[in-house]
Amino acid sequence: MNAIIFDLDGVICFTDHYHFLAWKQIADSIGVYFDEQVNDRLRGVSRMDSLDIILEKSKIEYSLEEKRILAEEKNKRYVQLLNHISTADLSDEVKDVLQELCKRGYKLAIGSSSKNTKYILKQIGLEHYFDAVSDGTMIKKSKPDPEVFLKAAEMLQERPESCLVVEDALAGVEAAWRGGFFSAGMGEAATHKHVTFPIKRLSDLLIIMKE
Ligand code: B16
Ligand code: MG
Repeated sequence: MNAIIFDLDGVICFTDHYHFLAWKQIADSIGVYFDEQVNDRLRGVSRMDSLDIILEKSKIEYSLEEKRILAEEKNKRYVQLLNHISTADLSDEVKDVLQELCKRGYKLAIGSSSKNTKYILKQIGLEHYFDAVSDGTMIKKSKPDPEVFLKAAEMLQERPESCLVVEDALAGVEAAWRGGFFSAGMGEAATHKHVTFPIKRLSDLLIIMKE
């Protein structure tokens, strides 16, 4: 393997609680039930697809324009919360693993569904760290479609079979598998039937990826 493509939210940083808080405000404002369990289904899923999942519990049908306004409002609240994150939110484990893999000669990339990827990377001090950043602003189909990872591989000039995708979401492992990538899955993603390497923590990558 030549390269490693990291999912962002849930792997490199942990903004899922901010997604939860922002969606919760939207759901409350329209009287739709929303809890952590529903939030778990939104991992790796694009903003509009996330809204469709939340609205499964709504009695009212929303037009595309109404949905666009709700999604925009959610994003405004989410970005306000992102304003508070900083380099202090990058863990020592993540920093050390990235540095060691870079030292071992692997190309490193991001493959995230988030349209806020660049801003989050800037906030945590990784703006210029990766060889390629493929994100929600560049794709038409979100995970479980492999487009975001195929784009990352293309930017790295690598074939999928030479790349490992690191994910925390079932949709992400599914996308990696459909695209012909190897995958390492953490948390729920470790249980996917097509995950190549179920891992407990990010530093397990240092055991999988040779020196
Ligand atoms: P945004 P990832 C994903 O990031 C999140 O897991 C998911 O919960 C979110 O809906 C999606 O990004 C879109 O985010 O609203 O910022 O464009 O896990 O693919 O890094
Ligand atoms: Mg994720």
